[in-house]
Amino acid sequence: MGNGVGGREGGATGPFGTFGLFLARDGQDPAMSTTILLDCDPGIDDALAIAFAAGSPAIELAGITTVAGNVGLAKTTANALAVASFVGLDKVPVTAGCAAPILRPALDAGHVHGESGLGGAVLPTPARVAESGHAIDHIISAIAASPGEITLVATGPLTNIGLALRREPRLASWVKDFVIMGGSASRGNVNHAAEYNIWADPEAASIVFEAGWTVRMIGLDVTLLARATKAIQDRMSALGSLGSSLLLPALAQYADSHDTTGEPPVHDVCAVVSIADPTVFTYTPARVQVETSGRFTSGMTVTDFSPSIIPNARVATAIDADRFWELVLDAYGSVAAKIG
Ligand SMILES: [Ca+2]
Repeated sequence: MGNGVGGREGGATGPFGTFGLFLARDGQDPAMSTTILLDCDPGIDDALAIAFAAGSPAIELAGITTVAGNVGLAKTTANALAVASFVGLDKVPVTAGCAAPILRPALDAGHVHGESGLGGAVLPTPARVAESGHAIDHIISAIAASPGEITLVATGPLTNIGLALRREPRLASWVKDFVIMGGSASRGNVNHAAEYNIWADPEAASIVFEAGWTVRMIGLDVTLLARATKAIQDRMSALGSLGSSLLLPALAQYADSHDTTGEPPVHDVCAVVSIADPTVFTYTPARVQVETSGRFTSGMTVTDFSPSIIPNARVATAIDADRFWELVLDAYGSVAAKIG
């Protein structure tokens, strides 16, 4: 994880020519931040991840692409637009992608994320709509235009990423880094074997893990250790409308449905934080293979840490949760200061 992403203002030139993607945010030095594309399915924790990206000085969010997952594609796209506008990212393009997994039926985790996908959060309807075109084309074009400079982050099912790799296998060598929230080296959350994002589209996940790049896997092994405790939620309540209109009503739904401790995890935020500060997580090289045909284990990320394997992943195995929340609350504080 380095930086070295300066000199991008006004668009960058790459194999697909000039691509006017980058939008330096006010007061932020692009040379000190990492440019990311976020493929997501908002989704409560996706929304919290977008809010973190909006406030972190270490992250330059260049684009959001959406996929069906926590709720259907129309809702994940509408939610991405609404959250981005609410946290001051009106100029970040939002592009819709796949409406269903590659082979499996369309899914809906509305029982976890609420009818809208954002729990109890009700945000203003944004003035803009999604970009024309498809997320897969946007991902390929953006990364091809700036090879080695963009970190791709996926916090939903891997349908868009898997199909983008089928369309353009060189994507795997053009990214600066590739990070997912998904999987588990231990137990799952949909069932004992599988984590939701992998379980939702295991064929796509299998393509992604076999693509020849190193997947940085931020899975349940660490995300369950970064909980929004009562003390954290108290600090969120001091963040004005960011806390009262988005963070807390969204988390309240999560706490009701997903986690009975009242101190829910914020899975997707972990993936973006891992880019903002590479010291928050500790990684172990591993060979991860996705089970696609198991009767009881479909979507399982079979994770082999043996020294003799050829690794295809760096799996997060420990987290500095205090540092994590320090970064998250600092970023949320910056957003709150901006939006009131
Ligand atoms: Ca998600």
